[in-house]
Amino acid sequence: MTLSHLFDLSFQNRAASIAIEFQDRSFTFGDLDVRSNRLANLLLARGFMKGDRLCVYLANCVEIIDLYLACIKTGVIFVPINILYRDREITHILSDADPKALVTDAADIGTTIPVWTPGSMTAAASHGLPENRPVADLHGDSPAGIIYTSGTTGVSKGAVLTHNNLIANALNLITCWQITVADRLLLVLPLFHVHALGNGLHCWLISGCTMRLLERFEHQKAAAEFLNFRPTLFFGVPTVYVRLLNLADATAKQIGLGMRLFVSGSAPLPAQTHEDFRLKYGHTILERYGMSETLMNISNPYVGERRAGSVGLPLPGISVRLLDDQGVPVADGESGEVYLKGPNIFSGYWRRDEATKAAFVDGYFKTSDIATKSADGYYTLSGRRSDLIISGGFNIYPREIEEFLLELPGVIEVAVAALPDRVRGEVPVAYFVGSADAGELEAKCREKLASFKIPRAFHQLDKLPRNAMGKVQKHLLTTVR
Ligand code: MLC
Repeated sequence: MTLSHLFDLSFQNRAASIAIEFQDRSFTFGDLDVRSNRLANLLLARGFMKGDRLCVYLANCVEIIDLYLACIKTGVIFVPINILYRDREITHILSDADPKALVTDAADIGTTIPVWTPGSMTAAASHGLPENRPVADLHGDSPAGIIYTSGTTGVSKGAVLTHNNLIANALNLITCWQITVADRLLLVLPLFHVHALGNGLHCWLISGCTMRLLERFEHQKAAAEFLNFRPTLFFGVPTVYVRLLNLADATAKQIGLGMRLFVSGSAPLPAQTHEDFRLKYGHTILERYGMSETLMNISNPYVGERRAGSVGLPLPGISVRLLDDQGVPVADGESGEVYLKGPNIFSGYWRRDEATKAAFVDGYFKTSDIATKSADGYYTLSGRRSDLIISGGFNIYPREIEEFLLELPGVIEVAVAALPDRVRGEVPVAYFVGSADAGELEAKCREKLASFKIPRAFHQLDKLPRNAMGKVQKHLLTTVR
């Protein structure tokens, strides 16, 4: 069983129904099936074989969906790249994933592999290539995609997700969140991450509901999209919900009337936002917990208490362990590191056996997140073992920014830490020792790093606070203004 078999529920049984609205175009499920069959045949005609990688650097559009579907129909591994990434970050992924080609609209990406635009591929595919689906020798454990996730080592690692991982995740969500063909999904999150890809796209294609896809979430236009499309289902990161709190009360009430379910994830949803949203929209946001490596693990119930501040109960088939530093299970109410096992957990990091080995203990994936469990089984995330920063739902590893800044003249020592931010949740701030000019450091970051990684401020210090072991004490830094 592969993803194509499940998507056939919609491709075949709902071929004539509207599947997607994007900008001023709409396509039926039948259209999507044929478009991706042609692209699949084009990939094969261009020499792609099962297991080859195709990198895709695109903002949300119909073509990114066509490409994903063409990949899963041929066994080509889909590797999306965050559209906010700059040369340095893109170069790393291209060299690590070792793809056969890159599809992008962006000009001047410095690479020796073939670079194709989505438009040229669609045009080439529609000229004489067969509409029938190619035969592919795939099974549930075949890799479907590699999702790059910022690594603690400073460079991102590719999490290999199989067809079965994505199937287990989507079937859980469809069942537990009661997603049906009657839903209308407004998808505003980027398809290069698992929130939109694993949850949004897969639940949509399997349930056969209609989706409106936006190129990106723009808070200024959000009300118009809600009122015009009248969705029943919406997936957001906390920053999106904070933005939606700024809409007029009457607009919020009107949006709320047509909605069935708002889901939040990818970063902690403040309890205050949960409560303010309930009062304003008349809906209790359902918060859940997931990761690129694992897809979704723990979720508040659709029917039952959606507890503010908690991520809820393990999803079906998922085992959770909370362990202390010695690997001993902690009692209810005590903090422990979250370890996970289940059919949703990835198969490993791409070409990094050591990192994969280190990521599993006793068959359980080590998340680095710290949580407590209540006596009635609800999990609450209380921190992280790593110094990961989550800003607007995008993950940032300070080490990557620190290594970049250390390469610049006039920077002797540097530490990047999280500062709380009302809208983004957290933002990175840099503290450095050296003679560099803060404005110049910012300009260099802007040139080379994704916008969400650019430190909000650069503080010059005489020295960094270190403990007896010489480790920088980041919690002491964030009190510096
Ligand atoms: C943000 N920007 C984008 C963009 N999102 N640019 C292009 N495409 C996008 N999708 C840029 C803007 O240009 C701007 O850059 C800056 O980010 C902030 O933009 P903003 O207009 O002020 O946006 P804001 O209202 O703050 O909303 C930001 C946001 C974005 C929520 C839309 O952060 C976002 O899309 N987050 C979702 C991330 C996500 O899907 N994470 C899931 C990871 S999976 P500049 O240069 O002007 O600053 C995962 C697992 C799990 O974690 O459990 O889900």
